[in-house]
Amino acid sequence: MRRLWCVWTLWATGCGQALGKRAPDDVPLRALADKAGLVVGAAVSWEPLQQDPGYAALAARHFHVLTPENALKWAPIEHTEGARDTRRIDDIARFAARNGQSLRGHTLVWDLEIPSWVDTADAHALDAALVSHMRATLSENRGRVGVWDVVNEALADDGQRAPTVLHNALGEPHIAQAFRLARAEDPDAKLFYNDYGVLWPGPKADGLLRLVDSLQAQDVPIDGVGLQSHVHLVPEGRLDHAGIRANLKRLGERGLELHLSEVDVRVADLAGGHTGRLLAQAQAVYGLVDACLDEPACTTVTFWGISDRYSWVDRTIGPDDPLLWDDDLVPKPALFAVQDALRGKPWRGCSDSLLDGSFEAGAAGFSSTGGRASVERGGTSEGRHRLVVTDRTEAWHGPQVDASEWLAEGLDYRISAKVKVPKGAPVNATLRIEDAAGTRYVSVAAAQGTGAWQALSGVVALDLHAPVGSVHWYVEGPPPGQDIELDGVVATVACPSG
Ligand code: 9MR
Repeated sequence: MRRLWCVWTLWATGCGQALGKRAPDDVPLRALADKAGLVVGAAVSWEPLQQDPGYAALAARHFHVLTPENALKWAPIEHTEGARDTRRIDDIARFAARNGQSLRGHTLVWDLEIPSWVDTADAHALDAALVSHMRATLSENRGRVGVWDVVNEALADDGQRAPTVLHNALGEPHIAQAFRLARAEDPDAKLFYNDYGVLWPGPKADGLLRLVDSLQAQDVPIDGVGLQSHVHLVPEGRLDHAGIRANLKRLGERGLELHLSEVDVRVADLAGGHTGRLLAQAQAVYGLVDACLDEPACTTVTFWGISDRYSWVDRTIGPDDPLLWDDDLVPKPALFAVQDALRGKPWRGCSDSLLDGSFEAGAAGFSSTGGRASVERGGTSEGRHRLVVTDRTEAWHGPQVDASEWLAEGLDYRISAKVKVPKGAPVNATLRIEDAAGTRYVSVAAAQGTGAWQALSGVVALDLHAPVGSVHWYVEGPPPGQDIELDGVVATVACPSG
């Protein structure tokens, strides 16, 4: 547990003598975003805002804009016909005002959260009820909602109009009508269409473009598009960052403002260790924020929640950790990735070592696959100590370290070391993987001994299969009886340019 904590918090506090230490970093995200020219937001829920001071403090401190996660939806507001319950949204609006924040209004026209008293089979009654709900909601929130998701999730995965209750009853024109009504009721608010599965290229993103083109051709007042950005990093899954950037660009060329409006990254079923999964999440989040920063039309990144403790994913799909702060409100690597992106810096995962391979503080988890491993003073490649493996009786005997915790599917890793073996001896760095696909050996690097300290570095793209039993990095190769000396082991995520 201690080791896990160490790796988890390594980027926040520094951990171990030789690891890249960083001062605790509690700068509000919105202060960093101000400098970067970006707006940062989060979806908030009424209950934890009332009951969890730690959560409320994060919401108040870090974000420019709050999206009421549910408090502006039709059913929660008008559970009973005509009896509008605005207590929750009013509380959230007061909270935002106290903290100098605005609200992102979510959402006016959506197939889910239609109150049960609305007769959806009667098109006339449905239309009248929807218009009346929109008018009331827009008027109640005029001046405190800066942006409205006027229409939410009207497209199917194939890019055609989804056969929703609203579409079936009210037909194609109801989308344009909703935007016109919203403009008339609140001329100052920006009006957005919001959907999921449209961030990366594909039939649904193409359908979104067609929808936008058609609305613009009819002079419908649409100011922007919310790309929800609920990301699910499954095995084999890597975000298509180039595709995302191209997609943002072509939407931006329509003169639309773009928001990444509901960012979260599910990692629970990614094969690998917990720290590795959080690294994959952090890299994905970095890529999303960076893509938005690089696209002039993309102005806002909103996370769909703050703490893993309250994510909709746990409630709806299953246990996961999709957000920037963990269940205990402790910052996660994904938060530091956002900070790095906002600062215009490379993501720290590409440079901060995931292990302490300096041997200055002892073996730090290193052992050997056979023979005898000991930390010895002097004769080093760097620093004062090195690891030496003696009494080897097999060519595969050598120093090893357990990498199971920080390796995950979907990431590339750079593992570098200094080794010293007799001149001419083969020397290899290898990963031994025991997972659902069996026991496998993956070469990281191979060299011929020079008799002096030499680099043994390589990049591996991992192909793990859950459940993962164990993964070890080890050095092997010289004939039995020859010693292997090891120093300066560094493991980072390998980034494309690095
Ligand atoms: O996070 C929201 C969850 O608490 C609600 O039960 C659910 C139904 O109202 O909606 C969730 O938020 C969704 C958002 O409104 C639209 N895009 C997808 C979000 C996650 O499902």
